[in-house]
Amino acid sequence: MERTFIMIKPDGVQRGLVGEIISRLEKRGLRLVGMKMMHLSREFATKHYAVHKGKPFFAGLLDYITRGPVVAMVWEGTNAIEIARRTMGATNPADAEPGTIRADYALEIGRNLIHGSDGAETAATEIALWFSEEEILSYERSIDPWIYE
Ligand code: DAT
Ligand code: MG
Repeated sequence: MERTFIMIKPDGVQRGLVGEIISRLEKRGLRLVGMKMMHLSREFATKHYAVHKGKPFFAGLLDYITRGPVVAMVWEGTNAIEIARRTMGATNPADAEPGTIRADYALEIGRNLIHGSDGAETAATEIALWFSEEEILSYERSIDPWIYE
């Protein structure tokens, strides 16, 4: 079982897409093991997006991500990191495949609705930054044998 960090960005909350986005991840078969809302400080957002510090879009990215509350989540499942990224679609919604969240609900790279960890190391770092151990739950669902072999 792999874990990934997923965040519904402020545009997703404002546009009433929280339920839709969670529903797509749930229906895929991933298991929600942690969730909370946060309104990010610039300082916290800088930590989350540390790898992008110094890039031309960084200031705009911080403005956007701190503009309203976000929904922070941890999802678990087989290949959860890659599966979530593919369910989200490409970073730029213009390049995202139809049927992905970003293609179906977004138009611009700077309003792309959702964040997902891009690898095992990033996932571990992001989960540790956003959640304490007690905030992540371990449990089984009765349908799991119908999703996991
Ligand atoms: P992703 O969110 O798909 O992991 P990323 O980590 O490369 O993409 O970038 C983080 C966010 O920064 C991305 O969701 C949107 C924004 N961003 C990335 N590249 C950008 C660019 N060239 N212009 C504007 N915003 C950009
Ligand atoms: Mg990224």
